[in-house]
Amino acid sequence: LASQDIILSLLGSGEWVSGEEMAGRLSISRAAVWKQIQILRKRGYDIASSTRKGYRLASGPDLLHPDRILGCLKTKWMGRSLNLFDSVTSTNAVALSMAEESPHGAVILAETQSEGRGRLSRPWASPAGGIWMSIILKPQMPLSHVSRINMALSVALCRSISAVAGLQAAIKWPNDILIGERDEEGNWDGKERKVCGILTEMKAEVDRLDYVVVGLGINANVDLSAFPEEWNATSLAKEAGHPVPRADLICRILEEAELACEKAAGSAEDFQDIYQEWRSHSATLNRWVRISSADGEMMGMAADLDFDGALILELEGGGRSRILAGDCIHLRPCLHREAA
Ligand code: BT5
Repeated sequence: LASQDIILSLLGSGEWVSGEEMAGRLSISRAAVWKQIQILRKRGYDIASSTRKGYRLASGPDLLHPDRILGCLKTKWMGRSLNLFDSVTSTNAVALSMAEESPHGAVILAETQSEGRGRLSRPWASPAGGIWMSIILKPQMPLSHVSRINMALSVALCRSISAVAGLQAAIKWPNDILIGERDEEGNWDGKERKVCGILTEMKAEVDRLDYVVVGLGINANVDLSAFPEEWNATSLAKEAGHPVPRADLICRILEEAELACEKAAGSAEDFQDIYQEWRSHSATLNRWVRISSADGEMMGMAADLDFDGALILELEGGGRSRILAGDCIHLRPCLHREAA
């Protein structure tokens, strides 16, 4: 490791570190430490100095550092094992390969992914500035409850985006988080854009869940200029008007995810408030939609969302259909069901 990397890792927790301690760790003089600090300042790190206390990293070009995340993380088990990579193919692929020997709640993070993936092997663009994160979960729950995990993570994301970025997030069935505005009647205004996608993969026996890997892809501070317009994508930075602190957002997501996952692994009663919140954040409910699933294409009104995550579609030609998985397109113009 270069001296500057060692200094950054010593300062990573955000606490004061004396010049003497740094000089000792690096086996260089205190004057040489000062020189390295000057170089880091030129690279955009805001490092405070005090003759009595030493040095403290006030802010930096928003690079992720495990010490910085673990320093702010208030969880019992979520994210306590944290692996951060500069670049990987896909954090989900890495997480799946490490899942057997990893603890419940282990997290894989990467600054960039070369083969980020969405559902059905669709590509997921993962440039620098985003949050590309996979969580390994080994919950004690029947296989039939596994959709609760996606619902729990969606709620955790909405809560965290609102707390850290001050933005209203909506959930598009089944696995997208959008940023948008509600109109006077509380309906989403139809101009929402995708800021995050969730990819859940798992290993299970006939009736037993071995592990679940939940991949979260969040366009936090990414440059959107290379994204095709038809993706209808946005970033938190664009919506908020300023870059969001990624480490703070990651901590908040892991804290909210721990709470929500514990409820998901509990009784129906435990899960009730997560379900209600998931349903109330839905940008799909009461909208005209086109669904493509294994059963083909269907058009209709998204009439309800069930406790197990299923979408209840009132079909165009009459009748109802219950859909557990599929792709959903919100039809424009933004048509909502007439208020009953
Ligand atoms: C998803 O798939 O939305 C799930 C994405 C999950 C990504 C995370 S990142 C960490 C972990 N590691 C991985 O390799 N994956 C997970 P889906 O609903 O199939 O949406 C994919 C579609 O979204 C693509 O076909 C594009 O149209 C569009 N897309 C691709 N990259 C995007 C981005 N960064 N932001 C918004 N839309 C994107």
